[in-house]
Amino acid sequence: MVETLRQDGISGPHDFAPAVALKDEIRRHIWLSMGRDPAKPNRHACFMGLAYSVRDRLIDRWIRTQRSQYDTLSKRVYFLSLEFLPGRFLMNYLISLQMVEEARQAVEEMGFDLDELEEEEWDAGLGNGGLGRLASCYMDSLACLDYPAYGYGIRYDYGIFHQTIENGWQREQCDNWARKGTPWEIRRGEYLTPVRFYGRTEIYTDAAGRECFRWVDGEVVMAMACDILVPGFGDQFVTNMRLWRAKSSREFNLDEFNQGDYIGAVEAKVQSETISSVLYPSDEMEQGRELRLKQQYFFVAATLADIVRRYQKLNRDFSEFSDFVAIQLNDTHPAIAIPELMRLLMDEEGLSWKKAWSVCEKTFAYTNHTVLPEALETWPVDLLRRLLPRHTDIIFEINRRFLEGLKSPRSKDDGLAGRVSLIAEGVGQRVRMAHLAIVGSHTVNGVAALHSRILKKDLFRDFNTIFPGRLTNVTNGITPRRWLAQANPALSRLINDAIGSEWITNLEQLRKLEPLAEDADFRRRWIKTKRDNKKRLARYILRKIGLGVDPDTLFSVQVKRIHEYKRQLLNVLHVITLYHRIRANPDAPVVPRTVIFAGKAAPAYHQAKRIIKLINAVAAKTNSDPDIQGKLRVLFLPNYCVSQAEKIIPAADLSEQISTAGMEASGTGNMKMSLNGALTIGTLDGANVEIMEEVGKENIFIFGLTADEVVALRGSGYRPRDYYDSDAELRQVLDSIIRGDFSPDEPLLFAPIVETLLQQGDYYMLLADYRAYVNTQEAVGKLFLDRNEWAKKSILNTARMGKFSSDRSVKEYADRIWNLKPLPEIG
Ligand code: B1H
Ligand code: IMP
Repeated sequence: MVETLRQDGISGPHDFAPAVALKDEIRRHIWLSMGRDPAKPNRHACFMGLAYSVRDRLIDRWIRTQRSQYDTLSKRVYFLSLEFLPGRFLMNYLISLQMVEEARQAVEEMGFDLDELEEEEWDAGLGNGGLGRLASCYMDSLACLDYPAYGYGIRYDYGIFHQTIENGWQREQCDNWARKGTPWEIRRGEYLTPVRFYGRTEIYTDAAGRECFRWVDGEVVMAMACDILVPGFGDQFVTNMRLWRAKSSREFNLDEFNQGDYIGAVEAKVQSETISSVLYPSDEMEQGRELRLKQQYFFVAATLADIVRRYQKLNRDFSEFSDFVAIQLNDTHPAIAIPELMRLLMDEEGLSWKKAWSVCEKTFAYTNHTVLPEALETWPVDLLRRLLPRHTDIIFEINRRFLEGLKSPRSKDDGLAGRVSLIAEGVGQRVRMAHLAIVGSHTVNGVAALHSRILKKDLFRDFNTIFPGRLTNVTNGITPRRWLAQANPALSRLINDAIGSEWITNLEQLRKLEPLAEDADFRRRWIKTKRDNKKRLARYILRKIGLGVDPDTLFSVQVKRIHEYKRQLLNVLHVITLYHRIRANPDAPVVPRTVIFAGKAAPAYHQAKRIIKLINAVAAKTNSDPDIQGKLRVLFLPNYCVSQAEKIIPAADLSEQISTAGMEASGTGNMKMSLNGALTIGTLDGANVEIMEEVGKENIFIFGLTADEVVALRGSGYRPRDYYDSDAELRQVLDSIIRGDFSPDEPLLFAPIVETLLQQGDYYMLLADYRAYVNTQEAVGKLFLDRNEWAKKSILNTARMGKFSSDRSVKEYADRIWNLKPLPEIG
């Protein structure tokens, strides 16, 4: 099979090069793949024709990568994530294949503009935010670094909802992202894996007279593989992201159809296919729904079956499993993989508990992404037992042995077992998925230095004692391919002219920009590039929401999920402060600002949705006030997504990273903006701490309580009222909201927001940080007036972002956690 592939002449990428012009290939695909008249294609047809032509090149490389993985018997890493957020593919692929200009010219000859064709593509939004985008950045780096890796997830029919703003409120619309068909996925309709739910555990005696367990009855859903290709940069390496779709098993079970209840059978078929229909849109909030647990098990079971199948091709004993397989759990969402692997090894492969457990412990590693209590998954034992009876037994047995191992005559800590147990006792028992993941993994990591310290000291303190060395840190990173080369072509060109293009695969190279911060001519070009990006964003804003903004104002940007701990509200309090200052003193000089917000709120997160409404209300009032004209503009861009981020981030002057210290595990938007030359105003939270270490204290605006101070203040009795009483300007801001200044038709509309601050204890400590924030914003304004000083710091920010390449993160995982080596070059 492999030999025929090698002989039949489809092996080299050069086969596509210039013999057949790209334009003719595109025409051919319009004609033969799409069944349209190539003589007069519309924009979508041209996009699809180009997409298929690109895909041809990737498939060729991909098959050769797969071959080389099988040929070299290499260890592989499997990255399991319920979310991936790749965004659009076209430009990313063109850049990887280094054929942007060729494509631009080909479509131009057909009468189209490549940048417009790009807009034809819907984002693949199969994730909520940072966690999903991180998974996609890691896939990109894994491919660029030639690691043998697979991403595994769910191929949702509906990705993260499409957000519109109506009368200032968020409305959700379903995101049927692939309804026109997506050229990028390869459906493997012939390749189906059965996944069981419900049923019961049966005990039986095997031929050797041993007592064994097996899982029987219940219902079976089929998992169909859909592959999406992930190319490295400028070489032959292409890896795979395998996403599962649910397909009814009933189609394959004609009996049920033949028993007479045709409609009932079809209904049941549709029902079982809902498993992969929709992404849960609540970022860092418990959903606790049966369907969510089904999604988790569905994709985990199909994935592990695939991994085991592939391992079996090696003809090796299962005791060597972890020499060839590393499995990374992206948060606890796929943690049910641990009891599933136990079940496969014991019930299907006949390993003893001890042997199976030893394999598990050497195979799994778990990344924690949050310390927010409401985001820590627990599942009711009752639900789990009904859906996954055998796994529930296994989890209880893991727990029994784990707790048993803790008992020592010297231990005086009576509370320990209760604190670390996998089972939380309460009104009903619940399984703590984080504890399961920690106990079943050899390594657990946080995603920024501060976050990992908090895990060790606080959230997982007991585990850090029980398993010394198991907890570690791998600071997040972002891919420079998408977040600089692709999103910011103008800046990339400027950088390439100055220091060459090696930074694309070695971001530390950006250090060579440092001396240029002192070069007046370079600064001029740097400033012009930023201004051009701001003009581009201004056009986009005008098109999207009909608001004109001035590219010479300071663009302050806060784009991320709307969450109370991220404190968009603190930003709003500052905006209102500016508004009051301008109104009180219309002739005083100000630094004109454009304050940009974007982000989605979980549909059931009412407080977050009210904050969106408040932003829009404040925007409406300021933007229509003649006294404010030219001094302050506020806006909320609807439907934040990867492709929108690519437009906003290159245009940011100021990056707002103002979460309550200790609450943002890492943040990655902070890295993206700094890489694109924005200065940061932020708290000492998440990766901001390390960004400060890299760029230098003098090139970042840090304010507010530290994580330790937050804990101390909470412990000693935080009283937000005191800040209200003692700060007249803050009082004026809150009073104006309570009075209904921004909601004259409904004065009490925003009262619940102020109530959380003044009556409900201000959990996220906005009032404690308000004064420091406002004063630091003043310093920001002052610096912005000195364009040269600002530009110097902007250049130094970009120059010093090398650490935050996801290439660095992925290398750390490979070296320190997966014990994984890159594949040799593909011939
Ligand atoms: C992050 C999540 C998350 N942390 C539950 N946790 C979800 C939790 O659908 N769910 O149930 C979805 C997402 N997301 C983010 O991960 C952190 O808040 C960021 O600080 C971090 O940068 C990012 C990547 O590590
Ligand atoms: P998988 O790794 O089994 O999912 O297969 C992915 C692709 O790798 C297949 O579509 C084949 O092209 C290729 N492949 C699968 N098994 C082998 C093998 O044993 N040798 C070489 N290539 C293989």
